[in-house]
Amino acid sequence: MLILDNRVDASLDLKSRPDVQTCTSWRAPIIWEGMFDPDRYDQMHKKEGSSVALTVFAVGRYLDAYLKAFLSSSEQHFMLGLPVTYYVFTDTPERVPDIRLAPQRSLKVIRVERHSRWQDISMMRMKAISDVIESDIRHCCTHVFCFDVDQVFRGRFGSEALGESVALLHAYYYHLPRKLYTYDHNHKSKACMGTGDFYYHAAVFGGSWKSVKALTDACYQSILEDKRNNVEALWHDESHLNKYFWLHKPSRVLSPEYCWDTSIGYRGDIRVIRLQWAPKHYDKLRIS
Ligand code: 2GW
Ligand code: MN
Repeated sequence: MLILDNRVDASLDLKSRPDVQTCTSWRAPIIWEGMFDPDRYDQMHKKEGSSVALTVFAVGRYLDAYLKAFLSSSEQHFMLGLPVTYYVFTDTPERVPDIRLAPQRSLKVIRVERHSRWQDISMMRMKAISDVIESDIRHCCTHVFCFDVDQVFRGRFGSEALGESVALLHAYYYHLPRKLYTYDHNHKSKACMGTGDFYYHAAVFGGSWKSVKALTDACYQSILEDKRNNVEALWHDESHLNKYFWLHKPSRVLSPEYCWDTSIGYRGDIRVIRLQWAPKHYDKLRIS
């Protein structure tokens, strides 16, 4: 599948950039602004009939705090020109804002329970995503992207990001030495790993529906086993995701342009902010 992705990128003339790493050791491209011709990717995906499912969770206070800005900005920037189906998971379907969607774009609401621990809200996304891929997404979409809700689209997040299995470089770690990556190092956890390739951010991941199904199933199984053994990985689902991508290399990697935190300040290599972390109000949001 990596080979197939590579062939497409070669035919669409994906370029390198001298100031950043644009290829992994296993030859997956790392996508940065300036490397691709957006129109050629859009045309190719239209021709191939690509269609994209976007999953996002807005449980408890996160719905009122973030969902509207997330969805309305996504309508401006996410996969324009391709059919998109939003899957909004929430415990309060009646509070989902009424957003006017462009043609070929639709929204489905899925009721989920509200876990009392926030770590469980985050981790249990893996199971819910796997279930909806099985029941719905695999019949109507070729690709799936899974997002945190506490972020806002600011620039094109387009078809150049589509691939067989897609991971995102974490904005805080992409330029740091490996020894500073915050992998889980507890041998009791299934997420435990000594070293790795990159530190990936769980706020965005995706791929073909088959790959995302395999990923969410594997991460959920590891989370369950940790629960049976009474351990929890350092960064919850993100630790399990990092372990998974260490064992199953992504075929495409997104630069931190695809999920940037402006509080990091200016960086010369970030030429465009496509998605931006929304401010957190932990005092209000994390009381439970
Ligand atoms: C999460 C933490 C504390 C209190 C509430 C919640 C919470 C999260 C919630 O009440 N309702 C809810 O819908 N969520 C969903 O889980 C929502 O989609 C949110 O974006 C996502 C992850 O929680 P978040 O964004 O507060 O966590 P971050 O930004 O620190 O996320 C990273 O680490 C997480 C694991 O600790 C995940 O791996 C996440 O994907 C990472 O970006
Ligand atoms: Mn988040």
